[in-house]
Amino acid sequence: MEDGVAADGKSVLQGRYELGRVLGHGNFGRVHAARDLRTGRGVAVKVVAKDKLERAGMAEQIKREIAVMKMVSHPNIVELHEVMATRSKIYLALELVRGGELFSRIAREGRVREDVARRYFRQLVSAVDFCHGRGVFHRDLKLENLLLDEAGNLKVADFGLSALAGHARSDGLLHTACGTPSYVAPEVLGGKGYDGAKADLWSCGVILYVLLVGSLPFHEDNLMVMYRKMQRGEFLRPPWVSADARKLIGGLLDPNPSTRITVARLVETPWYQKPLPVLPPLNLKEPAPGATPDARRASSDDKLEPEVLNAFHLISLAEGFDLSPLFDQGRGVGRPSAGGVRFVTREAASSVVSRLESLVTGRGANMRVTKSGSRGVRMEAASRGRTGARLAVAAEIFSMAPSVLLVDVKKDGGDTMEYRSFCSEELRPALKDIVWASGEDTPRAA
Ligand code: PIT
Repeated sequence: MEDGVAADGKSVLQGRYELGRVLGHGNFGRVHAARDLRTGRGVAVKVVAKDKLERAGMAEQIKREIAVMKMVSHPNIVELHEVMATRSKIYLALELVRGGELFSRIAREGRVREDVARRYFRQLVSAVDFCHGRGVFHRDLKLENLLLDEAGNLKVADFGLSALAGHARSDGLLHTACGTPSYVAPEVLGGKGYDGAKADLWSCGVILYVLLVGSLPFHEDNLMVMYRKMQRGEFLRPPWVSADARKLIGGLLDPNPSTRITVARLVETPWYQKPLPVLPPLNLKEPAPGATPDARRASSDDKLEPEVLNAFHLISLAEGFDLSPLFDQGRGVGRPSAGGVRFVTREAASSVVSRLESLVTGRGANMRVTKSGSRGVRMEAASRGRTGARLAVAAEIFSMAPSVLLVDVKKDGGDTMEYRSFCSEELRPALKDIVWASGEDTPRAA
């Protein structure tokens, strides 16, 4: 079916999506805000004209973009819901992200505080590392392609120039020079082939620089001049940027890709690790209308928000009143299992999820994420443990009140000893700074 026009003059796509205002322009197409007429849900629709695509020799690229987006479901990556096509156009129905581009925020307000930059940067690294783990290289990471949702979480968009590991030549390197000059690594401009992961990390360095400084590290009309400055590490280092941040930027903007910092090392740096600031005390007033547990539960079915705790759950959380064994078979809101972790946080569910995920990637990849969504994360060891079983850890996220989440971490497989040491040595230290209050973790009496 071709596009129609509704009575009010708005164009309707395939009888399903009512197109609204233009949100932005991606590679090869406009992105519109739209409404799914069946569900009423907001979406973003990217419209790509097939003839333009063919004229530019990019017909294959859109197929790649679609294939890639199906592979990268992550809280910090814009989700692809559906693909539609007519004779002349291709439509991608995407997750609607309402807060605009990070680029606009910086253009409007200038550089951000280091703790704000750290939060964005961690979410960026979590998304980028997730892609790299799946053999996907974005190749056009820049502030214009980083969107913000209403809670201020970052979402990577526009995989229109992305590559898959399988596209490397026999030298194991990618050879197509693409991206945006100011964000592109020098070896991409050099033309002798490049490692997609290392090139993406350079772009992350440029992004971090812009967040902290408010301007690009390299920006010249003459590409040769810019290339030379990149090679020499000639960029301004304003005194207001902390020494730790400067060091990290230096590691990312290393012109030599073989010595450039890797994700595994960068997540260990003091700047990256620094705890997020303590939030002001919570104002425990009546929940807003429409935020009643029932209303929230109903909405959680389609939007998959964290499950809402009821009064019994809340009572069972109070110290000394562990009622959970009475009504749940370990549904995750009683005391945590022996040596486990349960805590309350005021972070958004998506940042809890990215934190759990980056914990796994920071661990030298002997764990991998097997399931991930706004209600929790399940991760599993890549190899079998001491007893021959694979350690598996499941973290469930529950909403206690608007903007207060309970995270309950449980063993979902493997050896208890191994699980305990994972909790005490990896999980607890990594989550320390997002914990607002934590439950006791004494072993449950038999
Ligand atoms: C939004 C809001 C917005 C832009 C986008 C989505 C674009 C998303 C996008 C575009 C792509 C792609 C992946 C995501 O490959 O301002 O909700 O070309």
